Amino acid sequence: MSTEAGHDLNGLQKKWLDAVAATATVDALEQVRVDALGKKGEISGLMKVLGTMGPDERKAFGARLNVLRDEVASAIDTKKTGLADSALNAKLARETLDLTLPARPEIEGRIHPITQTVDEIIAIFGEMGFSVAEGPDIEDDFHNFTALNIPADHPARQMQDTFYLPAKPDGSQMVLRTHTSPVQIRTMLKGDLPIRVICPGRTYRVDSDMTHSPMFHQVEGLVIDTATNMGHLKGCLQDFVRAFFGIDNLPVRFRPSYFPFTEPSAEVDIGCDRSGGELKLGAGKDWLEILGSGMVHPRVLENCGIDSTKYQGFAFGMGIERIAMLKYGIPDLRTFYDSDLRWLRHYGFVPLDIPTMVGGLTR
Ligand code: 2U9
Repeated sequence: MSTEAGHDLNGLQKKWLDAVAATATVDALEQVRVDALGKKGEISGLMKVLGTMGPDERKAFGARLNVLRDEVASAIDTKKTGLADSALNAKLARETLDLTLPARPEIEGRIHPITQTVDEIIAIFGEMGFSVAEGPDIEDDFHNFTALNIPADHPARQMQDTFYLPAKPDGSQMVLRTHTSPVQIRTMLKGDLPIRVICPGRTYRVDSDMTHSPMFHQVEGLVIDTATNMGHLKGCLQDFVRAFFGIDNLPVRFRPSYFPFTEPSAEVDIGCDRSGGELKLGAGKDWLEILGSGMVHPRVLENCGIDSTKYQGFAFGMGIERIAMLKYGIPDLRTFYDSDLRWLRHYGFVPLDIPTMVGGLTR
């Protein structure tokens, strides 16, 4: 027996290294660490003996004890890594998923009609060379109103139309954006010209009845270039509505209108027939409003640092719920937000039905 100051340190080292080797779990290993190296552990206990020794003996014994402590600590570290690796490998093996298995129809999810409609709109405008831009739902007065040439006394700014957040110390109030137009303002302020973007997203207005929801979705679009004119606006929107509703010869009419941010402005109607009591798109002598549009007001361009003598463009906006209801025959606006699984199973879309121009957008 090798004794050092009456203690068998070699035996002790073997005992704790064997104990470390014998552990099979992280918890058991931690217990070994506490028993050997913890505050009240056996090896830590020996450190106290040092105080009772003379200087020479303390030096030799202390050095040997440090080696013992470091060996055991390093064995614990190595073992810990090994146990963590095997625990992870066991977990990965246990949780293996066979991704080639077919989906189980009874738990198959559905794409919400809003998501589907936005995807379709993006696919159509994407083919025309538009990109998608997004921005914050909470906006300041400048991006939501002022930059858009909406005057301080405009009714849209009234408390009863716009959701205002509590005032900041400087008295200013943020708003829940009332349209996605601030996203186009942000795009123009970046200064990369020409611009061809669509901006889908949530919008908020103080309005709640059968046909209005305080939160609804819009897609707006913006094209800015040196020679963009009303003919481009008409061609682009006519192509869009015909592609969206899947009706090649869908009649389209541009009717003069007014918006503060566009001049001239036009609302876009599509041909329909209401004579049979139900609405039929594409034929008959009636018209249905579907979009708002116009040439961007020069003041809006200037507000965003764009030279209105060199650049001009057009913009448009539409309500997603409204065109989704028309395309998919959804009768009640409020059902969009009910999270009713039976409704979703009926009006929702299967996930892999990805809309493309060639694949067709209509069911
Ligand atoms: C900038 C410049 C002009 C966006 C436009 C409309 C016309 C429009 C409504 C349709 C139904 C909103 O959801 S709705 O109530 N929108 O009629 N929106 S032009 O004009 C812009 C936007 C941004 C910088």
